[in-house]
Amino acid sequence: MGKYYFPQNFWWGSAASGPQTEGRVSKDGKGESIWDHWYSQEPEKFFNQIGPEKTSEVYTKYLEDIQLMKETGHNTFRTSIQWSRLIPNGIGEINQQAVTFYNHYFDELIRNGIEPFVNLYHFDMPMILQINGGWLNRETVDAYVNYTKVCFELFGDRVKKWFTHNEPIVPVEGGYLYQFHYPNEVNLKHAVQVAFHEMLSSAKAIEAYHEMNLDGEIGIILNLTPSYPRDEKNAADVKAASIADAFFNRSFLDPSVKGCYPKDLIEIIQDLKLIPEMSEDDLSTIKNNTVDILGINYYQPRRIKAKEIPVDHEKSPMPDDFFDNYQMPGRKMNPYRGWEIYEKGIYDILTNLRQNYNNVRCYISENGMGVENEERFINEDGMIEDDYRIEFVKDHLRFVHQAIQEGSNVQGYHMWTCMDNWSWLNAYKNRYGFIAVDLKKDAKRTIKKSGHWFKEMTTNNGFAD
Ligand code: BGP
Repeated sequence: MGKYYFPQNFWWGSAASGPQTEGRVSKDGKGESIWDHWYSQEPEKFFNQIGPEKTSEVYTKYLEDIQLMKETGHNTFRTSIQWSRLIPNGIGEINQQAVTFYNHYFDELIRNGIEPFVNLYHFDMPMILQINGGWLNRETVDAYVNYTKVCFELFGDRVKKWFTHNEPIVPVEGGYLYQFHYPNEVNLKHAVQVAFHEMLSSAKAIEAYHEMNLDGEIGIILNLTPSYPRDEKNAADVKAASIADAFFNRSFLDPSVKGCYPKDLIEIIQDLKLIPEMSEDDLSTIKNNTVDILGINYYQPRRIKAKEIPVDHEKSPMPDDFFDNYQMPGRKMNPYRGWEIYEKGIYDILTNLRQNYNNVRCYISENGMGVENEERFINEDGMIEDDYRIEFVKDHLRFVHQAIQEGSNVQGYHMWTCMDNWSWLNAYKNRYGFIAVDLKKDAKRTIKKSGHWFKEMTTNNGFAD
């Protein structure tokens, strides 16, 4: 029998984001984000043509939702402020209705013993800034830093855990390489510039926060996808995996935690003649403003083999010119999302951070399993019996526990997500929540079996089996 109990004051909870949960009501003063805009232009791109205007209606239902968080054993919860809600034009006037909403939301969480963790950017560029280039434009960095200062001033007396970005590599991949975010380009030069500006904006927001002496912590949330070579004894596979790791993990992990970019990545970008534009002191800003804490989102590993057919980088270079993805025979899959489930990956990430990143203070900020058509599992009491989700969490927690035994500095575990929410182009296809949301019945909430299990598990601060 195994026993998996966690350190005192471990953070148990879940994560969500503003754009995926809040929804819009008429005259709420919110400006358009790139998602509102994209949906208005090309609704057919979104699963079942469901757009971001309704989502799970947290804007009006947050009081009820916070009670459900309590019932599902949360002591912490992450969401994000929507930049386009707080400052509808990206810069300038503040929307007072947004201030009221976020004040009430955060106060109510605190009153109920749930510490709010607040992220400042979750893929949701205000459209008005995107028109002028979004993260491609240096001025967006200044606008963002100004927005973050407004947030710190308004909410920093109560919010003590801040995050500058969620998964900053994803807008790079989605918007500028693989076409699943607006503006839907394929352009590595732009991708590199966007990544650099996001990173710089993070360092500058950290600098601004520390200057304000608000007695809290600030960090970044990264989706770390460990890169495993097909064959560890094959040097070409190992090299290819290491390049994928440089592009997709170390591109943000190293500057965020160590304050500098990895050498191998710089060399590749230099060879491709794609070094981004920067000002003289940008690199020292990044060097001097590393994170207090790191959030780790973990869903799947990346399996890599050496490139089978060499490509000519001169034409239209892509990260994938340097490696091929590899489908490991016998891998365990989540067929709905098409992602491999590899629980040990979470341990490998934590071990890597312990050994190579000075054991940075961290927590698991997202982990989860999106499943389609969960109504199949509704029992006679109207509850979804999602035993697979319970198994998924336990299987990952065993490895988190092992990492802690070996000295990892991991402080908590957040599930993606609290209640079913809107997942970008996938809209409501795959459901991730501890709590079901019935879109046909006015977004009615019902706790799933996993939510009840989570309450019991977090009350015991772990589990035995
Ligand atoms: C993460 C994002 C979330 C969330 C989650 C699930 O990458 O931070 O916003 O969406 O993945 O993924 P998806 O919604 O693509 O199924």
